[in-house]
Amino acid sequence: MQTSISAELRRRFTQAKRVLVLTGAGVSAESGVPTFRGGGQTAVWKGMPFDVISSGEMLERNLPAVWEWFDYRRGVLSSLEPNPAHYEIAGWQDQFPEFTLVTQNVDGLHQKAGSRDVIELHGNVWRARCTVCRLHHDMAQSTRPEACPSCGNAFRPDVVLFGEMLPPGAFELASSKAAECDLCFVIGTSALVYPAAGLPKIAKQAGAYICEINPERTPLSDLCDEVITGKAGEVVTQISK
Ligand code: BJW
Repeated sequence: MQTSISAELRRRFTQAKRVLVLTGAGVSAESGVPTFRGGGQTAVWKGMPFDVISSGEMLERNLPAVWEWFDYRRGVLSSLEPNPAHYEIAGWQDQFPEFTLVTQNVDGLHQKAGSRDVIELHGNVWRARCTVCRLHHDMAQSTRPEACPSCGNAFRPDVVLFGEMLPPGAFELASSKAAECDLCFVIGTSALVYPAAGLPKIAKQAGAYICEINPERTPLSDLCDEVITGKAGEVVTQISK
């Protein structure tokens, strides 16, 4: 089990031209955001497993229940702050000729730490969108309107629920960046949810060096060139030292 940064990773980090970072819920764990899986816990809301309440099927059946779940989530998130991993990753964006941050997280903490142009594969809880015309509404600034001012239809959380398609163009952009990168970090994701979990495979096929940072092994661990066992906030901050 590797818990420290190898000399090889330090060398590659210094010389990399195109870096891609894929993050998951584990990056926000040290900020106090519950993860979906791992640690023996299964997220449950009012007796419903999260993959039931966070599903496209539930949205069709009971939109008010889905809003109640996301209103609760925003309430929890509103008092939470980015942690050292978010800040360190934000600092990386100016250290390489090309840098891409792809996140599965919907909490907005990367942006709060200063990351720019984040590719959000699964949306963001701080936005709503019209169920029909996709007009966006910023939930951080104001509460959601009863109906879409453009077409009169209902708003929904602007997140990608199970069984739904990713935002148009998001995966295409992420996969093209993965296919061009020379160093790829996979941080704090169980790597169970597709198509996000396919990105490191694309990077590997393109010849990139892949480094996973996670306290637990994942289905991607065997594919990685380096697996560092540890918490994101502790490991990520050591890489450039
Ligand atoms: C730490 C740490 C610390 C702890 N430091 N680390 C191919 C094969 C099989 C199935 C599919 C497939 N392609 C598509 C599918 C279907 C499905 C899917 O993948 N299902 C699998 C689960 C079986 N995918 C979809 O439905 C996607 N849509 C899609 O593909 O559309 C096309 C299509 C439609 C229909 C049929 C077929 C194709 C959409 C996926 C949307 C995911 N949405 C969610 C909910 C968002 C809203 C909400 O927040 O409620 O996104 S699910 C949930 O999982 C959330 C996350 O972004 C996502 C990933 O989770 P993540 O980030 O990996 O977190 P965890 O909790 O799983 O893991 C945390 C990790 O952190 C653990 O490893 C810990 O060890 C670690 N950790 N502390 C570092 N301090």
